[in-house]
Amino acid sequence: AQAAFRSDLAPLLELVGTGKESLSFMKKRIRHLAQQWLWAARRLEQKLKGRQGDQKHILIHIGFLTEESGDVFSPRVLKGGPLGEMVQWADILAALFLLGHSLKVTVSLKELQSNLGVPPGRGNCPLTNPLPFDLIYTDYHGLQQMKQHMGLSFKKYRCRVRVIDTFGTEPAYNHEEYATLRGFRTNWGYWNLHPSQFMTMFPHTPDNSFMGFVSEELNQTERQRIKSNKVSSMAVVYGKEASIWKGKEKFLAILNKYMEIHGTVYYETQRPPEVPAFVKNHGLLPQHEFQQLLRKAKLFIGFGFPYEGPAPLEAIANGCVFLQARFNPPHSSLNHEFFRGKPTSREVSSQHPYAEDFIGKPHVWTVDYNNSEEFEAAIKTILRTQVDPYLPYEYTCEGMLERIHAYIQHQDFCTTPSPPPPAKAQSPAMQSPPSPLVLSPNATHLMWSPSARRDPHAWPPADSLQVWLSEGQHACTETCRRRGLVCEPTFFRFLNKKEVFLQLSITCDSTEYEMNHLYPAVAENVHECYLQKEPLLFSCAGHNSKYRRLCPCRDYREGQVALCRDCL
Ligand code: U2F
Repeated sequence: AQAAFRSDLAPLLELVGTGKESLSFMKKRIRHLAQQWLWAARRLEQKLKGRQGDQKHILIHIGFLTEESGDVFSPRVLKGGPLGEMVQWADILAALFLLGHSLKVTVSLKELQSNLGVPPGRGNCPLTNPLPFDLIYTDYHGLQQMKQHMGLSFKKYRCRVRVIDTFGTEPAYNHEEYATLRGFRTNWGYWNLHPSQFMTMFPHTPDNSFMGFVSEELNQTERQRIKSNKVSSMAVVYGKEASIWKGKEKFLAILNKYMEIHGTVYYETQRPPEVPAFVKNHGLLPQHEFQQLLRKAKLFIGFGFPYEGPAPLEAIANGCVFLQARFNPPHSSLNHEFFRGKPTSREVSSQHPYAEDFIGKPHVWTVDYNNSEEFEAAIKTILRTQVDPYLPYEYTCEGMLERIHAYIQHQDFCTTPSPPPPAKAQSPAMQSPPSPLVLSPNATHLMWSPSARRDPHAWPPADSLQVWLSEGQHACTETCRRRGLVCEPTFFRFLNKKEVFLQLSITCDSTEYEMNHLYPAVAENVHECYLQKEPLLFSCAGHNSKYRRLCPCRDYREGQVALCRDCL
């Protein structure tokens, strides 16, 4: 059946269970944003002009909320614990439901088993009936539970799984054999999934799909009202837990010279000792009251933790300037406890790299906090700057609906698009088809030839491909970014070919197929060329000064980096 947009979110609230603080938080959020979601759904419906696609049967299993995985988050909802994950799951539920799919939501192992069709009391056996879901959205905890209870069926059906993974999983950490061999350690296991099956909170690495969440949107009247009600001397400190205030006396003292400081730090009976007396602490607020506070404030200031949460986007959307610390050297799984064991070597250059790179000034100021003068100067300048509320399209309801719709209709990890590249060089008798790539007019990169046949089923459409050669110190992510493009891992298969080196006038004394997440690449000084033997290892992330990498880049829609211009 065709998926039909829904026009009421009340039935979704029925699908989400009760009895946990985390579930109440999510339902409150869905209720509060309902009108905004419905308008957005209507706009997308008009835009798609009936091209809605099929209705899918979807299981949503929120693993981290199950008792079996410890459910450490629910008891902390009202105590300043992380809420970002619940914000995102609430939004995923709303989006999938509005897009017209048929949903089942589970937050316990028992419900998971009964929905999968695992007979009660049975051990780790294959399912007796075919899996009744086209898609399963879960997280790392849920993945583990499914593996434990589906027996061999897990292997068969894992291509239908989508893993909500806040910080992302890079291909080198996902591939079991390679990760083990090369020491890419993780606490989360090696799943050999297609890297795009992992879905992140921010567009960290294009190797994963960007899922995101939404923030409140303002209409023209609200924007006007906010602008006139702003208290230009009011600052709100980012962080619900007292520990983030520890050792920040110096900054707070400087800030206190210019602004009235507010906080939303959880406390039981008394002011937490970390929060100085001159700070007006509201205690942890319900989400919509927190938004109201942001509407009045001029500045939202981060002290380094939590990393990459939703709150800075909400602050910017409500007309605040976000001031945050630059991390030099950047934090990563190699040098920081918080990221240790996470399946990524991404270098986090500030508390919120998305805000830094995708939004920037005048909304976002990223400064060196070790330099008090720079810090103080930033505050003074911010006090003089006027900013408008700003929300990137990809974090609006319409943007999120559009993106998820595109993923559901186009991403298919169960059928392979084309046969993998031959592991050995082709015999001369086998004639390979002409390359669809041609050298650009200024001879800097390769592009899709206008005369090449366009495969109507390929997604993203291959004619948005441009092949660029990286510098040794740059990953493909960076190489594409510098050209105003984004790395597109699905295109690696078009450039993992000997002739592509030739077309770029690269001399290859030898060409080998090997397993390495940096390949295809060339070691220029020794004229050695390398092709990728394992398609699962195609990776936008990663660099090594020894190699210049072949990078597949594509264009993207303004404010919607996940989708190319012709991707809808
Ligand atoms: C991030 O976790 P957090 O959940 O701590 O991220 P935040 O950006 O602080 O905020 C999450 C939500 O909390 C709300 C606010 C945000 O949507 O509207 N809130 C509130 O309801 N009441 C208040 O008084 C203050 C804020 C990240 F999301 C996680 O994935 C990470 O695990 C964590 C650690 O890096 O950081």
